[in-house]
Amino acid sequence: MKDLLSVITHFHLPDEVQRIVPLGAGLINDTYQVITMSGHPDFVLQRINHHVFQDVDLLQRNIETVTRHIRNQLEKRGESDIERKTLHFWPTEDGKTYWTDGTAYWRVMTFIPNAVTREAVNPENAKLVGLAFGDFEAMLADITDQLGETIPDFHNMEFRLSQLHEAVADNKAGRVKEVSYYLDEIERRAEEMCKAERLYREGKLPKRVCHCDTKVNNMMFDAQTGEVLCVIDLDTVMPSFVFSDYGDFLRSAANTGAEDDRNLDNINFNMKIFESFTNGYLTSARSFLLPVEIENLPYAAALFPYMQCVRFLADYLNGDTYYKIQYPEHNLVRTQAQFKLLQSVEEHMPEMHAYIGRCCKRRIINY
Ligand code: GN1
Ligand code: MG
Repeated sequence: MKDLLSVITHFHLPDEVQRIVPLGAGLINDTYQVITMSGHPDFVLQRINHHVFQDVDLLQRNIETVTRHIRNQLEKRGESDIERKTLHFWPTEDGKTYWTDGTAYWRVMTFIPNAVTREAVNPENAKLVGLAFGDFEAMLADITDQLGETIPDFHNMEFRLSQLHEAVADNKAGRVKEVSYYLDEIERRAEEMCKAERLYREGKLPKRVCHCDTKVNNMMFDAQTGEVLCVIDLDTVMPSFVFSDYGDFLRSAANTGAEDDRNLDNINFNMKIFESFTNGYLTSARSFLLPVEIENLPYAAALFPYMQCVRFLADYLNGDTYYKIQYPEHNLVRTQAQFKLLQSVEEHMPEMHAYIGRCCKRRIINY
């Protein structure tokens, strides 16, 4: 607490700090609420995990570009309440939006008042969330070449598989034998799951500015009206395939169980959430989506549980060095849960294609 109070002195803030308390439950960064003397506005202090985001300067430049562009777009549209609809980062003495003592990296943003986050969606509000993530991509569709990859190859399936293969070869934690079932199941699907990288190499699939961590808890809702205010947690905003945002959202939101559910019977793919989210997403993203992107959305719904299964399993084999864990076999439990979700998604493939086809008939040509 004393250390945090001294960190905050490096930022130019318009108010005095009263105390600093933990906020949120991300797996990567450490986040705190900075409570001010006057109460308005409060701030959010974050320690950036620079083992994950190794180029913090690039990371913050990306975020500044993105928030500036969103602000401009909202102004052009004549939106009101813009302060609550985009993030605002505070400068340090040298004008940067982060401070480091050489060992840790910190940043401060305005705490959005009268707003809440949600941990789950329902079939009614999933459409709003789909609209918001589609709109986020649409607002940023013209600045793809201005952003760098904050985590190189973050959602590159070929790369994630090569990391798993390395983890198997190294067998650092001596756990390879016990996971052979999952390794086989992963290999069986590997070629199909690397389809996006192939389409990209063939020049058929573009990269867009994507959020790349589209969980519902990365969105702020107005506490009174329930309206979506803005998308937060912009660390992974970078050029990627649209499959990232679409698929990763459904991976968490359409799972009827938890990401690390020990009871696999709890886990299924919820088609009502799928339909509602897809409807919203297609509505706001149709201004830029190509047919190849639309027709592969069901593939994206399978790709992300698959990719997360590969990532959790690789971390388990490496001895749990990436994701925070709460108990020794946590990453294995997560792997099993993601694999169960993948199986459920696979069962719903024909229905997903049919639903998207119907949406397109109504609204989008050329599918
Ligand atoms: C990490 O920290 P959090 O929960 O927002 C991870 C995501 C994973 C997710 C799995 C930078 O996100 O890619 O999907 O955990 N973020 C990074 O829960 O690796
Ligand atoms: Mg988050």
